[in-house]
Amino acid sequence: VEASIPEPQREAWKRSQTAAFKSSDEFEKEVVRHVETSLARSMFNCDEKAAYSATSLAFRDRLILDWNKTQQRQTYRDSKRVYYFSLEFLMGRALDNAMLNVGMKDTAKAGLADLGFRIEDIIGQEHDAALGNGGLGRLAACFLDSLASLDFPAWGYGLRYRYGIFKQEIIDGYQVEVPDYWLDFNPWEFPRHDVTVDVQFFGSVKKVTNEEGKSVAIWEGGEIVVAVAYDVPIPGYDTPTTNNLRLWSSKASGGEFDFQKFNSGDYESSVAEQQRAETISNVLYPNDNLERGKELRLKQQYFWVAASLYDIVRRFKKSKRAWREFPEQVAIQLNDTHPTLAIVELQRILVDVEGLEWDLAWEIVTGTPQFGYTNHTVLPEALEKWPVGLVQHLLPRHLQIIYDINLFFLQYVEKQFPDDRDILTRVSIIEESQPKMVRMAHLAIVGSHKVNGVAELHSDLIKTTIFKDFVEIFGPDRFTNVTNGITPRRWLHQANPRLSELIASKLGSHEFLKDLSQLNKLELLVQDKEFKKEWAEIKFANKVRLAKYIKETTGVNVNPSALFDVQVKRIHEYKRQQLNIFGVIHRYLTLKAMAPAERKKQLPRVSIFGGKAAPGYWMAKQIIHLINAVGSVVNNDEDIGDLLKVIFLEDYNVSKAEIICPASDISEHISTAGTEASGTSNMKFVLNGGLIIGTCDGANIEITREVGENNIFLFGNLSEDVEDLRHAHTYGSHTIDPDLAKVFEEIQKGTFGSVHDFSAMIAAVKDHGDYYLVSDDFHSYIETHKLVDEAYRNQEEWVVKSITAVARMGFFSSDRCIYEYADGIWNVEPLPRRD
Ligand code: NTF
Repeated sequence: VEASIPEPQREAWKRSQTAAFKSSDEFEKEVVRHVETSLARSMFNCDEKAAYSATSLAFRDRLILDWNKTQQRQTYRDSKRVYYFSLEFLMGRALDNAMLNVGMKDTAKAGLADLGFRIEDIIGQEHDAALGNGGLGRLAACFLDSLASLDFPAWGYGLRYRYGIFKQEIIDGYQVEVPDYWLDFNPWEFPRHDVTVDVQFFGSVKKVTNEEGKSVAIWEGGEIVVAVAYDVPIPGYDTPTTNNLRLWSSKASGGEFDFQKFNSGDYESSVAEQQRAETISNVLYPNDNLERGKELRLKQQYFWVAASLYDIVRRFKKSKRAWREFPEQVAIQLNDTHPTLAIVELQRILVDVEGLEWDLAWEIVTGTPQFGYTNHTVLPEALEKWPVGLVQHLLPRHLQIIYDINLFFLQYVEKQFPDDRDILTRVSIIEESQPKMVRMAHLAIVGSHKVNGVAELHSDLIKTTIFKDFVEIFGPDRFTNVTNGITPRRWLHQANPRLSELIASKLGSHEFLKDLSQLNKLELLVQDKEFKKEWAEIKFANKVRLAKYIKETTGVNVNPSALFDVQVKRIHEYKRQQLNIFGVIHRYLTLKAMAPAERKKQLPRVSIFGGKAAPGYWMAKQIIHLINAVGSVVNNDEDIGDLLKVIFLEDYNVSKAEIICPASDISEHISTAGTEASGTSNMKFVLNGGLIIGTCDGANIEITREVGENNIFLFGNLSEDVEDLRHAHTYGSHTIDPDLAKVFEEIQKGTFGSVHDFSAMIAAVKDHGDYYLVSDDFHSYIETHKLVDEAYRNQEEWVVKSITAVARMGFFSSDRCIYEYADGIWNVEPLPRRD
């Protein structure tokens, strides 16, 4: 039904059009209106939470006006759109970001002060939108910010989980998981109860011959779950462009069947069915770098992909274009293999629903540029595989299509390599194992026109290891690199406002926030005394703020003049928090062994850890326990005092990262070489004036190339040597580093309690082949920390390093990533407002 208002009545609409607030007076009016109407409260019961809600609603109103105009402009100009498919969007808080991006934070600050509130307290009321695990989800969030800020017509598609990543509590040194029910009141979403899609599961496939004598597949029976759209406006920085993040929520379809049950008095089971449908979007799987083929996870994936594609096809069909033009209108980026079923689903829509011939449909599906696939890991345990039986049961028609895609693909390979049977086994989409598995990465490569890794080393590794055969088959051009980046709006301007203002005052404007390469002009100032002093003062103030937070949350006093050494990220053996804590123990033992006079001369340090362990990852939980156990001993040792403190910050998340990143002197990015695809927090720390101690892994290598070897502390074995070292551990004699052996002895003496709990961590190194090369890298790690101490003693020089490094970080803006994707993968252009 056409819902457009006829021409004669449009004048009335234009006269009454809503306008955005422009002054603090107008802002205050909007806040009060929302308190009194949307929240049904008054000045007599408006607490900070209510003030937060009303402020957010005022900004949401404003954003949605820009959103409407952006969408109208994009539809009118009929331009190509990018769709970013991601199961995770780790957005963090929205209010501060919205205020800064529309440039109204000062207005809001004044307005809130007038109404009796401090803006920081109001911002602090917001619950993080934590719909992600770690790097992969945060990258998606940074990309949305850049897409909007650069005026690209782009939508994100994801799931509206009722429960985001769990909240971590530390009880007696152990991690305890608490559900994160974040939707209680979320002012940032617009429910679109009129935008729904029926998604089918289970059932069976029938082949029938239609009137034209063609054999067609009919997928029938099974059950229908309804997807309901919730839209989250994504404001660009300093632009009216406001893009959309569409998150799907699952709901039971209230079909006749339910009513029959209901009417026959079977109320309970009709409600149970509803709950079953709702479980699909209930919970985010809390694994990082690990896949555990659970049926519900596959259901989530199809539910999300089917609803999103239906939405995209619906939009495309409105334009009345021919199907061949689909790839000219639509670019879909697959964030990891999670949305790979989109390739199969599009083929199904074209063949079964639209009646296209297989070959033409497949040409459209694999059209250039249509699907792009980003790989985020080489860890085998993280590569998705689904049992064929499970796919058959849940998505019978899709399994047939996967088999057909595989058949044509293998025929193609066979023609190229007629004498090589092994290659067919290796590259097949179906793994001939017991049980047979669908290899999602293979399907993603076959169906995409570009496959990219997320840092140079990683992109080289996938071409020479896990996807080597595919380079032979499709040629090297299908494989490319887009090194990750971060949004400077959140990770500099918002997290570190004083540093951002200092930089702006020196560069003459805030332009650098849109063109981060301009930071390079700071290098001219590295000898400016006054500037260096202010730079150091800001770092100190940020450390005072973190020290205060540490005191409030852990009760431990830390000295803000000490060197702050930070490792915050998901807990994982490959990220090697165990190496860090063994190093801390080594430092502790060294200090204890010193004569008091000598000890006094040592540089005070605070070792700060944070991060969640996946609930089922037992070893990661032991690592958390050891960190806390070491903390309780060291922090209460009077011989040590301020010389060493060990802190574990509970429930690390995006809003905590905004406090932690600006306060670090040195941060640890110490994964076994070749395991961390990129890392992005490394970039956040350096952009905030902290230096890095790290291995030659992921983006550390490119950070070194940019900032220079003098401004980073690298250590450890190189990725090309890892294989040989592992081999030697297993087949040769494996001796443990003597300093590390002493650390182990101390743990086994019971110095940190629970000997039993920590024995597995020690055994992993001593008895089980030390897969992550903790012992091999220990010596160089310790020696490099000595260099860090030495360098830090010379504060003058340290500040020069810090400024120089920041000045050279321009490359790591996510804006640069988006331009690379737009140019090399999506073939889309920005669509700025033409006034
Ligand atoms: C992560 N991968 C990698 O482990 C990080 O190195 C990288 O920075 C981010 O992706 C973003 O690219 C994953 O989270 C997963 F799940 F894919 F393994």
